[in-house]
Amino acid sequence: MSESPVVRLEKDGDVGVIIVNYPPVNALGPGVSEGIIESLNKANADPSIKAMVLMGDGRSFIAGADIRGFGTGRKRLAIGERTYDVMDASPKPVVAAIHGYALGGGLENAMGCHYRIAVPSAKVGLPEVLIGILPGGGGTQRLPRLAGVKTALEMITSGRHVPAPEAAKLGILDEVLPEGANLREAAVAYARKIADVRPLPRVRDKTATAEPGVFDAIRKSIARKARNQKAPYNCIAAVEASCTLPFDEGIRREAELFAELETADEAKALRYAFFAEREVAKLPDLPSVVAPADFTDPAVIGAGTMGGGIAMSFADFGYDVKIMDATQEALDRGMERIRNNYATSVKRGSLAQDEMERRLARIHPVAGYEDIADCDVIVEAVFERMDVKKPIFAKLDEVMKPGAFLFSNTSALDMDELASVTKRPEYVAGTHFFSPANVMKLLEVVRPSKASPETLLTAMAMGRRIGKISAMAGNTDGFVANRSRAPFNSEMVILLEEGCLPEQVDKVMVDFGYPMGPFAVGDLAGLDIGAEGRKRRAAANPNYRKLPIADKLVEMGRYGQKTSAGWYRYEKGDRTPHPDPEVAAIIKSVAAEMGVPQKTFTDAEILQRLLFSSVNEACRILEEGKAYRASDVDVMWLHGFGFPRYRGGLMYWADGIGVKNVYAQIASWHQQYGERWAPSKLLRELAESGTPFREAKPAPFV
Ligand code: T1G
Repeated sequence: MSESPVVRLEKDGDVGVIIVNYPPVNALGPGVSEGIIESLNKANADPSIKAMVLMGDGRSFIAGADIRGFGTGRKRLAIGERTYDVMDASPKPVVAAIHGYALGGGLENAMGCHYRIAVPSAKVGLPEVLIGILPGGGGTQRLPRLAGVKTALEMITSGRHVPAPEAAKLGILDEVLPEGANLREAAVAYARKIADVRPLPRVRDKTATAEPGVFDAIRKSIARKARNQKAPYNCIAAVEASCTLPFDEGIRREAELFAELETADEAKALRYAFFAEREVAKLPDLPSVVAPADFTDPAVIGAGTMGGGIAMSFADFGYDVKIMDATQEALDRGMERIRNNYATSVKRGSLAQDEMERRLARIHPVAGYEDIADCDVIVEAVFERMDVKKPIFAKLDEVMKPGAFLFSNTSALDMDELASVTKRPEYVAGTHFFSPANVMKLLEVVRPSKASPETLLTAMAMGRRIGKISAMAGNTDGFVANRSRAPFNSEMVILLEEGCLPEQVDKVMVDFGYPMGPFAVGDLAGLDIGAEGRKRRAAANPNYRKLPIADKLVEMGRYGQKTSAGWYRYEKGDRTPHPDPEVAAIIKSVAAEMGVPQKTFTDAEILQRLLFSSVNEACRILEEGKAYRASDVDVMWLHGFGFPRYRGGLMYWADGIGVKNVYAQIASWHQQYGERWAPSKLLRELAESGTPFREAKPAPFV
C-alpha cells in the first residue's frame, strides 16, 4: 500500500480507501494532494480494486488548502495535474466520505469525486471569500453544476458552512448516513454498490444554467457588505464563467480570477485576521497542564438588555440557563425583551419559529438566590455601579456551591475590587460582553490578580462554547477594548471643536469600511451612557480632557435615537440619521466659547486623528502587560467595534502605514495639542527599531 506520511491507501476487500492524515484539520498541506494522486493512481492500477473511498483521519475530512502556504510562492500543481483532474480521468468511481468539515479545497476534492456521502454532523462549504480569495480548485465551476447557480452564488459569496442534511437537499451530497453509522463501513458498502455503475457521474459533465439577472441581483445584494473588496466580485465572475464557458475554459478563467486575489492586500489582511482569531485563544503564561472546567448549569443575574442578551447566547448554543432579577416585574420585562428579540429574528427569516420556541424554553426566569445555588457558573449583568455589584457578589459567594465561577459583565470596573468581597477570589473573573450580547462575537475576559488559571481558562472556554471569540484583557480601567477605543471617542468630538461636523467624520469612517459612523453609533447606543463614564473619569482625574460639546447635547436631553435627536435628527419611527443644523450651531457656539481656532480637514487627517490615538493607547496597554499581543487588540477591534475585516485590524492597518510614520505623526500632534498626544514608550521604541506593531514584544501579562 502507498505509505506517505500524510496520505495512505488501504484495502477493504475490493475497495481502496484513501485516507488523509494531516492534523489538525487535514488541510491540503505539503504532500497531501500529491499523496491523494499517488493513491488514486495505485488504486486504478490495481485490478483487485473496483472502487475507491476518499476520507480523512481524525476529526475531519479535508478543511481546505493550507492557508499558511498562501502568499509564500508555494509550489502548486498545474491545471490538468491536480487531484480533481486525476479523479475526472479515473476509470473507477471515487466516493467522498465526509465527517467534520469539507471546506474549500476539501469540498472541491469531494466534488471531483463521483459520489459524496456524509455523517449528519458534517459541514461543507467554500469559505475562500472569507480570506479574500475564491475557490481555486474548480469549486466555482463544479458547485453551480451540482447545486445550481443560485445556491453556488449564495454559498461562495457568503462562505457559509452548510450542514450535511441541507447539503443533501441542495444536491451537493448523495446521501447523509443515519446517526451513529460507521462512516468507513458505510462508505465501503456504498462504493461496492456503485462500483459497476457507468457512465461514471462526473460533476464536470453536468451543465450550469443561470436564471436571467441572477448575477446582477447578487452583485446588488452583496454591495454593502462587499464594499471596497474585490474577492466577492471575482467569485461572482468565476461562477458566471461556469455558465458561459466550456468546463476546462471555465477552470482557466477561475485560475485567472484567483491569481488576481491571492497576493492582494485584502487577502493578506483577511488571512492575518483568520490566524489572529486563533492566536487569541492562546494564554502562553498559564500552565499548559491546566484545563478549563466544564459547566452545564449557567445563570445570569440581571434581566436587562445585557443580561437578556447573555442568557440568549447560552440558549442559542443549547444551554439551559437561569435568569434572575431583583423583582418579578424586572424579570417579566426581561423575558418580554428576549421574546421580542427572537421574534424579530423570526420575522427577518434568520430564525425558524420552532427554533425560537426551543431557545426560549431553555431560558428559565427564577425568583431568588436559592434557585441558582447549584449553578456552576454565574454571569452578573446588573447596573454598572460598584455599589450595586458588590452586595450581589457577596451574596453569590454566600449561596453558591463551592467551585462555582462568578463572572461579571462589567465593562470597566475594577475586577480586583469586586473579587475582594468574596471568599473565593480565585473563582472570579470579568466576562465583558459587547452589546447586543447575543449578536456581538467578542467576549473580553478580564483577569483579576487572584483568578486561578482554571478560572481564566474556563471563562475563555465558556465564550467559545457560546459562539464568542474570547480575548484576554488585563484589569485596567476600560480593560483593553474600551480603553484602546477611549481616545478615539474623545478625538472624534475634539475634531468638532476644530471645525469638523459629525456627518463629515462619519462619512470618512464609513468610506474606510465601518458599517456605521461613530457619531451614528453614539446615537444608537445613547449619548447619556457615555456621559456617565466621562463624569466618573473627570471626578477621578482632574486632568481629564472634558468634551463640552458632547456634554452640552446630553444636558439638552439629546440622547440620540431614543430621543429622536442626538448628534443627528431622527424622524419618528425612522432610524436614518439626518444632519441637524441645530447641532452645527451648538458646535460653532461651544467652539467659539472655547476659543478653538477653526480649520478644514482632509479625510486622511480625520481618519488618522481617530485611529492613531487608539494605536498609541494600544501600545500603552501592551507595554503595561495588559494584553498578550497586538493581534489580540486587532481581534477586539474586529469583533467589538466593527473595524473592517479586510483591513486586518487596528494594529495591522497601522503597520500598513508604517510604525515610523505613525510615530512621527503622533510626535507632531504632541507638539501641537499637548499631553494627550504624548507618544507611548513602546511606540517610540518600535519606531526607533523599525519593529512592526505585530511583532511588538509586550510586557509579561499582569
Ligand atoms: N490551513 C492551515 N491551518 C488551518 C486551516 C487551513 N485551512 N484551517 C484550520 N487551521 C488551523 C488553525 O489555524 C488552528 O491552528 C487549527 O487548524 C485548528 O483550527 C484551493 C484556495 C476547519 C472550521 O478557509 O474554518 O481551500 O491555532 O481552531 O474551531 O479553493 O479551522 O491550532 O495552530 O479553527 O475546530 C479554505 C479554514 C482554505 C477553512 C475548524 N478553508 N478553517 O475550526 O479549529 S482556501 C478554510 C476553518 C482553499 C481552495 C482554496 C476552521 C475549521 P492552531 P480551528 P475549529
